[in-house]
Amino acid sequence: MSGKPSFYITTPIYYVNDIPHIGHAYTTLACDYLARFKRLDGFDVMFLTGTDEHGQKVEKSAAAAGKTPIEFCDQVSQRFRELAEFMNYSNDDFIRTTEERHKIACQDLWKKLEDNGHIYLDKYSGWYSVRDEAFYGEAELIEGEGDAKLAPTGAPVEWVEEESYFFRLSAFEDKLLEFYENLPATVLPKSRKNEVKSFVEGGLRDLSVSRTSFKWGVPVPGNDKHIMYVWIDALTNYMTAAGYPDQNSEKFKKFWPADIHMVGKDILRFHALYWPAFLMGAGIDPAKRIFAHGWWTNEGQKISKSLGNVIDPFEIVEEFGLDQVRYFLMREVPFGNDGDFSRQSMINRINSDLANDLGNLAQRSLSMIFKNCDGVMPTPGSLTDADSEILAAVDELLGKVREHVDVQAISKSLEAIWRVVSDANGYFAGQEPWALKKTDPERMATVLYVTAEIIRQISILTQPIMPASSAKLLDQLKIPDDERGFDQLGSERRLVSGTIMEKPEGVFPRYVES
Ligand code: ME8
Repeated sequence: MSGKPSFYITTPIYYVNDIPHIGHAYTTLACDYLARFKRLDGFDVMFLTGTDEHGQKVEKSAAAAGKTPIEFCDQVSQRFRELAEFMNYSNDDFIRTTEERHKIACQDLWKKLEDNGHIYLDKYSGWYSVRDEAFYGEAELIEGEGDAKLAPTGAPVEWVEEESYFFRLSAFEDKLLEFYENLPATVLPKSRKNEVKSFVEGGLRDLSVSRTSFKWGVPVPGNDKHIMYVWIDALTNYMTAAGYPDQNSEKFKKFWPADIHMVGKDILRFHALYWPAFLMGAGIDPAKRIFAHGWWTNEGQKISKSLGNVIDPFEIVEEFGLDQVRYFLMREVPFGNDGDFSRQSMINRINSDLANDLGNLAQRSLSMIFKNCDGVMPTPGSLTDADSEILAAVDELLGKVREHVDVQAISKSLEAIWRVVSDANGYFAGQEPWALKKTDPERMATVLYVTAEIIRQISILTQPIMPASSAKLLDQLKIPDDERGFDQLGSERRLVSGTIMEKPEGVFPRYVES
């Protein structure tokens, strides 16, 4: 293993009762952005995604589809793998909770909790929602139509009475509150941290962690009448992939505790409360940060199968282009907030930020170099204040972008890059290199060189969000593959004058409604 610092980031593992939609694509995309950024910034990265295949909900969906649970899981899990490839995600592993390595990890964690006295056998009676795979207290329920009781999420609940193992969650109140306070930014955004904190302060009840009424899951060691509660099973995936239960393996020592568990706000409680408590109970360090992002709606409406407005990532990418969709999803909404998907805002972003701002700047400057500088990268003359100013702005950019990325302010990191793109457009327009062609060709060469250098650095910085398009720009600039890391940013490196150029092709077409 290298001596580089490590960075381990995870997505939720997605339920296989549903086919992938824009929400799933969004979470994994955010992780892909952060993972690619960290790799380019010199980290040894592990980026994990996968599928959550056990539990009553999946068992029921399989039966409804007329398949055995494993046939059903194989089929849907494959769709999530295809999505990962299609979206150009750079995940290093794809975990399925039906794998043997995972069963071993779950049973080991269970034994540790039991040995440490945190698990006991009792009887559970209360409300359970299969759709949420969650237990609810009477006071949390809301009324549905015809007096039906519903979970606070609107999901149906059923009364359950059965023998069950319990996890002593109530014993972890103080430890959890300490965990939120002692480490800075364990839970982000801050409003989410306050949400979990007040939930814990309201008092915790022990958690039922096994079920006897279905079979599709990991058996409790020593009592296989019981199947582990699907959330213990699911959360453990993050450690399985890091090599657990072998805590002495290089991999585990390097990557655990994880740096970020990225989740949607719907599953914050499981990640910021149950998971750290399980780990503390087993004597293992919890992840350093849990980030809960917001929720997407479609043209102002909640996305749901019954409303028939589910956005299929495969379809929108076919229509708008992959890097365009990647850019839009990460740029449009401040990361952490809820966001609305609208065709018009997608088209606006594509045409203004990509086609006009970045695309035109690159295409105009590179074609001028090709046509007017004998097809080679020109040698700059002495620099004016305007040249030095715009170069300084791009030279300083990594520091600013990194600050945003360190707190997962993804859209702000892109905004910072595009501010320089916009300043560079102002610079280019102000210098009028097309007019200098006749009056002062040497000065024209300098302006074109400076603009191309800005494009070099911007394209290095946009690789995490638009890997394929950035690569095209870097190819046009003849930047070798091993000179595309963030160590190539700043004033120490510059474009090599005299490099033979080819006729550039536009990278960001305008979207025209047909
Ligand atoms: O909860 N907007 O899986 P899941 C934004 N298996 N994000 C959305 C979204 C939307 N409209 N809809 C879904 C599970 N998501 C468990 C997780 S982890 C150990 C187990 C994203 O298939 C968001 O990340 O229901 C959310 O948290 C996740 O999909 C839920 O996926």
